[in-house]
Amino acid sequence: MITLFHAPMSRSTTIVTLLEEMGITDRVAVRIIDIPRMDGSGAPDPANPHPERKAPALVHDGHVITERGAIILHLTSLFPGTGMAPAVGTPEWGSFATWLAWYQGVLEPVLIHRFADLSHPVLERTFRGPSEATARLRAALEKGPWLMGDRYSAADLLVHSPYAWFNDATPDDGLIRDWVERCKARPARLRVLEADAALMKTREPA
Ligand SMILES: N[C@@H](CCC(=O)N[C@@H](CS)C(=O)NCC(=O)O)C(=O)O
Repeated sequence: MITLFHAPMSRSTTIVTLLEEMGITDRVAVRIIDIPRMDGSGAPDPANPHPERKAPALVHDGHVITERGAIILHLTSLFPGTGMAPAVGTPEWGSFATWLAWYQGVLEPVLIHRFADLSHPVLERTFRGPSEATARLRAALEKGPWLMGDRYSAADLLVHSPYAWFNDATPDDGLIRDWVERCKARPARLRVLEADAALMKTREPA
């Protein structure tokens, strides 16, 4: 039994999109939860098993899996051959895992530091900064057209996600902007966004 705890229009939207892209919506139950939102609406949901009541959380036979990179690794390993990741144990899988870990451990912190207008030599030394992140994306996309080469994968789905939400954060680089637009245009993403928008309406006061 696998259940995804999803707050519409949040980071868990990435995982609902992954379910669509992998064609496994019948294998994972999706439970809608509330979270506190930046605009002051929402609240921590007692039904949410995430230790900090964040979204997403995936529960698989009582095990709570958090962090999108880990959830993506778990689902793509559990349901191989669904087209969103290389086969586990291949060299390509190592590159795939690198993109997911780099996203969680480097790119998201770098973007958050910039958003919060934070800079410090320790941050720079630990994470580097936006120009190094841009160079890394550009180097992959020069080979492209996707991060892993000729196939769209869950690496593209995760890594493009902050740029899809925050257009201003997208580097002013044609190659990267084109890639973000191609990721944004995926039919699975558009379907999930439409469903999320409908769910958001149901939480608005009448
Ligand atoms: N690093 C986590 C971040 C999860 C996260 O921060 N989720 C936000 C939604 S976009 C949340 O649940 N916020 C509610 C809160 O901070 O209480 C991931 O990528 O899964």
